[in-house]
Amino acid sequence: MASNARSGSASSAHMLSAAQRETYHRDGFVIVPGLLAADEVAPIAAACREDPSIGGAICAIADSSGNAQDFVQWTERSDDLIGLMPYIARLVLNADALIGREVYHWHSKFVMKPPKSAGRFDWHQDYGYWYYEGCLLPDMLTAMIAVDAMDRENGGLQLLRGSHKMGRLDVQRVGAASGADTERLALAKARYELVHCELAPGDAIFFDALTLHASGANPSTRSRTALHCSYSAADNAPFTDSAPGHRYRPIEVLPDDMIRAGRWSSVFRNHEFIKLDVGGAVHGDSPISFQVVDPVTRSPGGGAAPR
Ligand SMILES: O=C(O)CCC(=O)C(=O)O
Repeated sequence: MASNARSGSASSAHMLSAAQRETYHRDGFVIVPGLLAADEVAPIAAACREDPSIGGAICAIADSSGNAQDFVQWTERSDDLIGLMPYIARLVLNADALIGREVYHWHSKFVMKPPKSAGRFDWHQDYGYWYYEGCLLPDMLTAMIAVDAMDRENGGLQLLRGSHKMGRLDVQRVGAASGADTERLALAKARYELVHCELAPGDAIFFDALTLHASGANPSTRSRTALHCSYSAADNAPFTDSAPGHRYRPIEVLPDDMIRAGRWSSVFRNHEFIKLDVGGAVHGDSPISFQVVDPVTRSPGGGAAPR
């Protein structure tokens, strides 16, 4: 078992086995069927279906072809289900075990692909971006939980098995977006196996911040919503202080049963999301930026100042 500086009596009945941790380190990811039970993600799926605008907070960025890819992101804890989810024991303690020491919550997001939507995530490493936010080490990961079933037909996550071993690749402009260095990406695609992630609601994948990944359009009639909870080693907080939401804050681990026990107020009604201005950019005017587009009209609007 990896060393864990976390004090107290936090525990989970859903800890990854030694073989699963070994798979993560060898492949750069591990798929964990049933990390959450279908009934534990059902309230989230229902709330997203009922209000696909997520209380009007939904944002979109342009992919390399200029298509809008919807998402909504947050760093803050709240009493809502999604404001508490990143702190539940089975996510935090497994992240501790995979990183090898105490982690803290970096950020979380919903990534939505509505039926018949064109938006994609171009090939990238998450650490390609987090490097520029001032994290010295790539000791960061994401636990992605399927809210809806995800497969090849509805824009499921794709990964290159073992690609984390390449280390950090440069990020460059790719069409209307940014993504991994295209020359090295082509070599990586020739060398590493392409894995299409097929998940049922509640299944999860933990993936390394250096693992190359992407996702395609959703030409199907089914929605594809995923919850991403990302973590960084506690000793890896940014040396810049440009994003206060990314500062180290110790996690108070929540018991796994808090979802079924209903110890949350609503799914996301009172939750605070990060706001992005349509017409602006994520990561400002830099090679790693993304253009913020309107999730409804699916085009740049507004002319708001870049963030
Ligand atoms: O959920 C997806 O399709 C991938 C999202 C992703 O790669 C990201 O948010 O960095």
